[in-house]
Amino acid sequence: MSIKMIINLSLLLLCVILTSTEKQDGYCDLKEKTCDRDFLNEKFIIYDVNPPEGFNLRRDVYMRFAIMLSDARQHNENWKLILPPWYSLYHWKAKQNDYPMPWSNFFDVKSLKKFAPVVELHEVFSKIDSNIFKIDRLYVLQNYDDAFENGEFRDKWEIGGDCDYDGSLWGYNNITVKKTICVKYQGRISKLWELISLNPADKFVMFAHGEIPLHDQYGTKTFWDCRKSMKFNKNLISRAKKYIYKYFNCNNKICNNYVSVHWRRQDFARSRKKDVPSIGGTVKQIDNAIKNYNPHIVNIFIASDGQNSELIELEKQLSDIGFKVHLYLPTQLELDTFKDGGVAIIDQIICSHAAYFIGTYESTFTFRIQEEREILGFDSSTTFNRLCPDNGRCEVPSKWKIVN
Ligand SMILES: Nc1nc2c(ncn2[C@@H]2O[C@H](COP(=O)(O)OP(=O)(O)O)[C@@H](O)[C@H]2O)c(=O)[nH]1
Ligand SMILES: [Mg+2]
Repeated sequence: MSIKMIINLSLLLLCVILTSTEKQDGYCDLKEKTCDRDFLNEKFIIYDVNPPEGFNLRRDVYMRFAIMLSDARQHNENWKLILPPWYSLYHWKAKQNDYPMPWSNFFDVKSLKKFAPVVELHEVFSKIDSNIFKIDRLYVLQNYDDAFENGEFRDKWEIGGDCDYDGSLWGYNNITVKKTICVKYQGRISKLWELISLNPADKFVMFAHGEIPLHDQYGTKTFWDCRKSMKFNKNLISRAKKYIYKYFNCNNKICNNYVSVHWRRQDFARSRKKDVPSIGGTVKQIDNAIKNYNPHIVNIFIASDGQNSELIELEKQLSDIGFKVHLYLPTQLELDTFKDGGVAIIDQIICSHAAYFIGTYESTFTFRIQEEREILGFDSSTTFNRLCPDNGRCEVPSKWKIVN
């Protein structure tokens, strides 16, 4: 074999390797002819969520669509999920949040792509010829007035009726919708395929109120595989780890010297009084929990959306009985870099590594921490704990244990 042949062969091999990794990541460079052809054959789903919903319910809605699309890929379907940008969330107060943010700000998109065929919206923008992104059909999903017809909840959908799209198309004015259709819907998400199949020529299909369709199956291995793929953006992880190391001198997945609390306030403290405690009640419960779990622990990490005045009072009362209270307070530069969404994730990561966690009842922010702790391998007894109201019933939280 001549040297020239060897070089040619190696180049060919390199090309094959490069093309196959490119395919695996689902990433595609426009200039590549093969990828252009892929794009021509591909079809896309994008969804939006009820505007007032927060970040952590949206993460669960993502999982429903990601699992639906991952299942479809196994049947050789050519559908991809466009990741809807994070835009103008109700709980994000800082001005610097006012533009559509890609998922890569918060998640490791390469990891998401290993589980499901997903693309960022800006990747799609970069591939369409015109400046306008035209959605072929927007299905505005709506709940049925009566979910239990004749006392029975069953999967069903029905086109018709009046509706408005109440979202904002993520603030983009170069997105248009060719046709809007109102659909009453209830039940499993995979039934959306029945709707989609009514118009087989559609390339870009959108669903508004993506929170209405439910998981086909909750808590299965597939559910957890998807959940595990939702790794956070590396900069957020490294910031949280630096904090944990600095204040708790812990470098492990499972730290043994601090307790974490998700103290949800704001709308919860106002309108869910029967589920959440007062400041004094919170102090009493944390103290009791630590006495029962490990009386040697003095460090408490508090994640909260509470007001400064409430947090100062909580910190004071806990300090008075001998605890050391820690909060993650971002610098202005960190807030500008990570935004409200990133800061909340850093809070969640710090809570996830604590020896013992106490959450807020029915908060999806708490649920996502609990899932993270299941993935990290904590004993469930250190995870599924909640703050109770000062008086009255305190339902035991459900334990959603990991399936590997
Ligand atoms: N930084 C931070 N933000 C929080 C905390 N708790 C709630 N938030 C904010 O409030 C929002 C609450 O909405 P959501 O994620 O839907 O959780 P849920 O309403 O508790 O189920 C979060 O997304 C955050 O923006 C917290 O402990 N720390
Ligand atoms: Mg919420």
